[in-house]
Amino acid sequence: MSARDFLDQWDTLQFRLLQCIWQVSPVQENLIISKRPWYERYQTMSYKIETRSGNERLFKQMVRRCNKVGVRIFVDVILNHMTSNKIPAIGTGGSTALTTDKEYPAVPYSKVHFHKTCALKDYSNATEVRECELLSLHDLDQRQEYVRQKMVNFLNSLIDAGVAGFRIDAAKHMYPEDLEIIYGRLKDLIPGQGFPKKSRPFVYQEVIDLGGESVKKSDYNKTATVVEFLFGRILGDAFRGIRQLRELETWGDSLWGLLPSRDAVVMIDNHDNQRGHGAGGSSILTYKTPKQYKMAVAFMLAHPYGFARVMSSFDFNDTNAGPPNDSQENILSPIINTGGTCTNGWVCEHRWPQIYNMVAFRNVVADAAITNWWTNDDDQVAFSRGNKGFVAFNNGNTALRRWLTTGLSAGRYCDVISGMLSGGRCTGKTIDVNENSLALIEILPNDLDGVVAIHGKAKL
Ligand code: AAO
Repeated sequence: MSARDFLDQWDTLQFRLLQCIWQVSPVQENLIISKRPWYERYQTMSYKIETRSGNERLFKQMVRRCNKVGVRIFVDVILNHMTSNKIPAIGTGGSTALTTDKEYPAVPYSKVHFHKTCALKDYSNATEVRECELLSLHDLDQRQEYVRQKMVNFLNSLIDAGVAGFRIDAAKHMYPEDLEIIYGRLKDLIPGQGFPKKSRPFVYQEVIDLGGESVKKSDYNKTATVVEFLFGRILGDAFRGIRQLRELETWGDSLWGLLPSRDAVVMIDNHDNQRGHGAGGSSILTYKTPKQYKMAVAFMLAHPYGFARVMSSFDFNDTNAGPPNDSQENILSPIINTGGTCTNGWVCEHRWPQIYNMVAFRNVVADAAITNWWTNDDDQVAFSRGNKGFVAFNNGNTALRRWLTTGLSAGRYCDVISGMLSGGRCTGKTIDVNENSLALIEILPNDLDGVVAIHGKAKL
């Protein structure tokens, strides 16, 4: 069975949990780079689980604790390459390497396990994309059985630890046939960690393809899902006002050049493009533009297209800076405020009520179709998810104040953006739905949030 078929065998509950992807930074031992930039995590020294985030014992403990409360862990894995040249090269787990000779004794890999050295310069040449060095990072040859098996062993050790799946870093730079062989050798997920028997790991591959690439996203979605980078770029433009929201009536699938929904992992921003790496450029919205960002994330979570991934960041000004750390270079943990948000150098977008309440919305509406699409033919839109939920956006300069069809049954609902249902009352706005399923929806241009959302589980 291919990795992408995993969904068909998950029961509804698991399916819903997977509607939101919680991914951890790479866990494999990485090269220590001075000043500890965030990107050192993408320079692999070995498959030993030991980084600044912790060692193997701590990682396993975290995964177990998360699985117990239904939070599934997906690991960002780097299979394409090891480090670039650096002398001396010392890893976070104490391993050393002779990088100029491509000798990584802690795996072990040596020169024969890599492609010949050449720099990737021309993205229009598919062979160069697959066989030359991305950013001077030594390029492993996954066609070799020895190399594949090292990777399979590493991934299977993570499955043994209880993870639910993987982000395949730089998948575009590896041949899909080789990846398929690797995925085919992965174990089933561990039933002892709460996964149904015979569950397959969920795999999503990083293939940047905004169009016009020699290596295409459609080369990869036969074997596993693919990160759809067009998604965040177009929604970024829409909520930045470069496009109009009314255009989103047909959002999803082929009309927009997007992958089929069930093949696509989607996000508004990721660890690369929130700081100008990767793809998307100035279109990408991040926590630094909070009002528009929350609207775009709410749209992603309210809309049925794709598997949504929510970003959670540390605060940065310097685009190279790593996470907040102390004078010994230990990463500082976030401190949780009384309201549930966080501080100590962390942003924790996933703890913003407007975002986590929309995750709940996504779970409540499940697979209900979009109905009652409405637009003022400009920058105000609204839609229902069957009779389960309703959401409205105002990204324009005029007030939205009108009766709209919600699809919901009559009653009083709590808006889950300005507040939520708590202790039998709404902590934010209330929205009354009448016998005809109509509600008076009001969003003013200078409101703190440009969105309201109600659903069946937030009814008084
Ligand atoms: C660091 C230094 C490098 C140094 C290297 C080795 O910055 O100067 O050479 O160390 O010493 C991360 C950082 C890198 C860092 C690396 C290793 O981002 O800065 O290098 O760790 O420490 C391509 C890949 C994609 C990759 C992306 C960054 O296809 O896989 O570049 N992302 C992943 C990770 C990322 C990580 C790595 C891979 C490496 O998410 O965090 O790097 O493990 C085009 C191509 C894309 C290409 C982009 C960027 O995109 O299509 O495939 O991504 O360019 O080069 C428009 C176009 C769009 C285009 C885009 C950007 O939007 O439409 O197609 O512009 O030009």
